[in-house]
Amino acid sequence: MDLETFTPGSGRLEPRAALRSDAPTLDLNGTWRFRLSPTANIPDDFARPDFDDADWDDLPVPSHWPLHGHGALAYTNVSFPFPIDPPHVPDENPTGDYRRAFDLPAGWTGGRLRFEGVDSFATVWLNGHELGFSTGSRLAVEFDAGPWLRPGRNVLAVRVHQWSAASYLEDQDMWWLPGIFRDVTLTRSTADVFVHASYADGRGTLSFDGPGRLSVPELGVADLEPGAEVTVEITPWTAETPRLYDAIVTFPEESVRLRVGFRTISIADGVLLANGRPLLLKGVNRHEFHPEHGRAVPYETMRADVLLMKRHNVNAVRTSHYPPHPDFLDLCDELGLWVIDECDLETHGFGQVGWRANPTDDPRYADALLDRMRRMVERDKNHPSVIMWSLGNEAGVGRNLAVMAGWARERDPSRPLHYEGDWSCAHTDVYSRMYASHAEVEAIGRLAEDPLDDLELDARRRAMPFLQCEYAHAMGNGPGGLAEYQELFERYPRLAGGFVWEWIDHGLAHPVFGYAYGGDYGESVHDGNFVIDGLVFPDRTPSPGLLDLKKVFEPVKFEFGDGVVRVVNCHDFADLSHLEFHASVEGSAERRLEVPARGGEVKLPDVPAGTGEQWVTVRAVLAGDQPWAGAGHEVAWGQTLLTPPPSRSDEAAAGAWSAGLVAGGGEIAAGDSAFDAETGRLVRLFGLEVEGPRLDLWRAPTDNDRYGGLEEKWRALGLHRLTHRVDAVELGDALTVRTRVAPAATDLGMRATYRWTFDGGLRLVVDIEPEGDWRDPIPRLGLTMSLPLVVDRVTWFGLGPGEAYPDTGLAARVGRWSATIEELQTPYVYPQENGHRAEVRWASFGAFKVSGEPVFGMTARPWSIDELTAARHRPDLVAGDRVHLHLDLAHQGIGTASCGPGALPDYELRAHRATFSLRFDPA
Ligand code: IPT
Repeated sequence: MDLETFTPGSGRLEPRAALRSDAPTLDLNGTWRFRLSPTANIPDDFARPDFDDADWDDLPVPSHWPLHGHGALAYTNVSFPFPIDPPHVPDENPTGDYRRAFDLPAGWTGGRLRFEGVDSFATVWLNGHELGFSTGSRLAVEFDAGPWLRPGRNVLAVRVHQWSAASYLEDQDMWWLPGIFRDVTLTRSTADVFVHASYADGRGTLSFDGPGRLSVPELGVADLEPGAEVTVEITPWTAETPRLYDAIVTFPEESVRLRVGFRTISIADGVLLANGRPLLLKGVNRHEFHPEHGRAVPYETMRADVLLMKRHNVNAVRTSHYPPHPDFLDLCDELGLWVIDECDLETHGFGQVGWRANPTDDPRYADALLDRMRRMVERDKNHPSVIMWSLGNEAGVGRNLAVMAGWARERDPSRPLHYEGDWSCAHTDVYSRMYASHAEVEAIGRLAEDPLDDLELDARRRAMPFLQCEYAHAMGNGPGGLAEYQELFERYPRLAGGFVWEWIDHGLAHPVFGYAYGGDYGESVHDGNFVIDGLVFPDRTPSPGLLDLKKVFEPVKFEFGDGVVRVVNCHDFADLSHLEFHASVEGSAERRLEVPARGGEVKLPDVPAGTGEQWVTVRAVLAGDQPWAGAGHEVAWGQTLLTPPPSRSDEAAAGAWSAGLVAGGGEIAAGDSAFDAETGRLVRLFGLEVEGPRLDLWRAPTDNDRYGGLEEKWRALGLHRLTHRVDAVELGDALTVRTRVAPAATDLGMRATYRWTFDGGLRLVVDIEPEGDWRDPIPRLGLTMSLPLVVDRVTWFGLGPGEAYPDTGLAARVGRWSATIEELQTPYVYPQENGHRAEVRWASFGAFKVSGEPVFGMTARPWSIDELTAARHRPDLVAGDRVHLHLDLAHQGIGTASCGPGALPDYELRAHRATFSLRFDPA
C-alpha cells in the first residue's frame, strides 16, 4: 500500500448525508480480532477469509488500540511527532490489523460498508477482496460491499496504519490515537437528501434536493417533489427554541427520517443574524474526549456534554478541530446549540518550519483537502444546528483553501464559511481570530482594526462580523478576563461572540498519575500539560472556570435600584415566560417575584432589617422541565446589599483594648495564646500549637503564571525562597514585631511590622512597606500560618462557595458557606494555586475564628505551598498533619496568558505600601 500517496482514497462511494433509514443495517461494532505490528511492511495475507488469527488479541470496535494495551500513547500540540518531510512517513509506523466475521441475514443482497471514523489510513477487504482505502480520520467513508458479499459467513479485514501522507493534515492539538474509533455498519441504505428549510418574515420555506418524495405530516406537507418549494407556518429553530419537525423522505427501496429545523443564517451590515435577529455566540470549543475511551466517545457522554453546556448557559459549539460523531450533531439539533462544524484539517506543525511545504498550499494535496470538505458538508448538511462550515484549524494559508471554499459555496450557499488561519479572510464570510486581547477585540468592534495591505480585502473584511473562534484559554486555574470579553461582545453589534478554549481536560485515566498528560508515557516529543486546558475536568466535573462562564453567559440580567430590580432579558430569541423569579435574604424563605415576559422593573419584597450585613439574592430558575434541565434549575442570579456591615469605627469602639500581654519564660503570653519572646512569632493560639502568621509573597504558579512568563520572573527574584529577619520585638500596650522579608541575592525586600493587641481575642495589624525597585507584579501579599490537623471544616461569611481571584470567581456570591478542608481544594489535574475564597468577612476554624477588617482572602490546605508548587500530578499531594492557612490581602490576577493575554492592568498586584488587619477570637 502506498502510504505516501497524495490521493485521499480509492474504491470509495460518493459521500452522502448521515440519515436514519429503514433499510436493513447490520451493526458491526463489537469484538474484533486484532494484531499490532511496529511497521507497515508486513504481508497482507491476514485479509484472506481462512487466515488463522487464533494467536491475535481481541479488541473492541470502536476504540483506539493504545488505550487497550497496544502500542504507545503520545500527545503533541503543534509539533509533528515525526520528521516534517511530506509526503514521507517514518518506517516505525504502527499498523493494526483487524478481522471480524459476520453472518449475512438470509435474503440479504447488496450493501455498503460504512466506517464513521478510522484513524488514520485504512485499507478494507471483504472476503479477501480489497475494496479500497481511505484517509480522513474523522470523516465517514463507504465502500460498495455488494459484489463480494456472500450468503452466510463473511469475513471483513481492515488494516490501519497510523502514519501516511494524510497525517500531515491531522496535526490537531490532542493525543495521537489510532484505530477504528467510530461505528462500523453494513447498510443497504443508499439514500441521500439535502433538505433546505429556511425562515423569513414569520414563515418557513421547505424544499430538498435528491430523488424521493418528502413529507412533513405535522405541517401537512405530503409527497413534496425534489426542487419544489412550499411555504409553511412554523415555529423557527433557534438554539433557545430548538423546534424540530419530523420529516420522512421515501425512495423506492427505503425511507429515511430526519428532523427539520427552519432557520436562516445571514449577514447584514456586518452583523451575524439568525432568523433576521443578531446572534451572539456564547460558545465553547469541543474536542471529543473521554478519559478512558479517548475519541471513541460513548453516546451517553456526548449527551452529557450537551446537557452540561446547556445548563451552563453555553449556546454554541465549535467542533474543534474535526467533524464530531454524527450523533453529537443530532443532540445539538434536539437540545439546541449553534454549531460551527470544522473540517478535519490542521497542518499546524508546518508553522515551526516557516510554513515551508505546507499542504494547504501544495496542489498535490488539493484533492485530499477538497475530499475532506466534501465529506463533512455532505454528511452534516441537514443539521439545523450547523450554521457555519469551518475549513479547518491552524493550517496556514494557501491555494487549497480556495478550492475547499469554492466548492462549499456552490454546494451550500446557505451557510457562511469560517477559517481563522488566514487573517485576510480571502475565503471566508466572517472575520475570525483567536486569543486577541480585549483591546484588539474592542478596536475590531469599533471597526477600527489595523488595515490589511490589500485594500479590497480590507474593505471586505471590515464588512464582516467578527468572532473569536478561540479565547479565554481555560488551562488550570482560570480563565480570567471573561467578563470583560463578554462586555465587549455585548457592546458592539459587529462582535458575534466567541468560543472559549476548550471544553474538557484531555487527561487520560492513569493508575499512578490519576490523569496523565503529555510526557507521562515517555514520549520523546510532547507538549506536557497543554492538553489539560478545559472547562470541565477529565471526569466532566465542572471547574470553577465553567461556573464563571455560566455567570458571564447568563441570558437574564438584574439591575438593582432602591427597593427594585430591573430584570433584563438578554436572550436572542426567547422571552422570560419559561422562567420563575425568586428573591430571598439569607436565612429567610424565598419569595416569588412576578416578572413580565419581556422583563422590566419589579419591587423587591420588604424584608425585616437584620442586625448584621444582609444581601438580597434574586434568582431566575426554570419554571418547568426543559429537555436539558429540570424545573427549578437556576439560569441566572444577582445580589444587592440590603444592610451594610457595622462600620469599622463602631467595631473598634465596641472592643476596648487592654494590655493583657505578659512576658515570661521565653514567651509573651496573651491568655491561652503566646508568642516566642525572641522572634515575636505566634506559637500558641487559644491553646493550639501554631506556626505564627508571617508575610508571604509566593503562590504555587498557575499555568497562566507559568506559560505567561511570570513564574520565571518571580523565581529570578527569589520570591519562592523569602528570608525573614526580625529586627525588633517590642512589648508595650501592644506587641510590635519589626521584620524585613526578602529573598537572597537582591536588595528588594519588604518591611513588615506586626502589631498585636489582646482583649480576650487577638488583633493583628500588619504594615507592609516595599523597599527597592519592584518592577513586576508579585504573586500574592498575605500571611501564612499552620496549625495542627484539629480543623477539618471551615465555615465562613464572604464569597463562595467556590474559589475566587481578582479576575475570576464571578460565580461566587456573598453568603455563609461551609466546607471541609478537602472540599476547599480545586482538583486541577496539574497542581497549582487554587482554592482561594475571597472577600471573607470571617471564617471559623472550629477552635478559633478569624475576622477581616473588613475582609481577607482565605485558603486552607492540608499541604504547604512548597509541596503544592513541587507537585506534578494530583497523587503527589499527600495530606500532612498540619493545616496550612493563608490569610491574604491580595493576589495577582489570573488572566489567560497560557495562551492569550495576561491579567488586565486592574487585576495586577504590584508591590505597594499596605496595612492589613485581622482579628483572632476563640470559638
Ligand atoms: C491554538 C489551537 O488552535 C488550539 O488547538 C490549541 O492548541 C490552543 O492553541 C492552545 O491550547 S493555536 C495557538 C498557536 C494560539
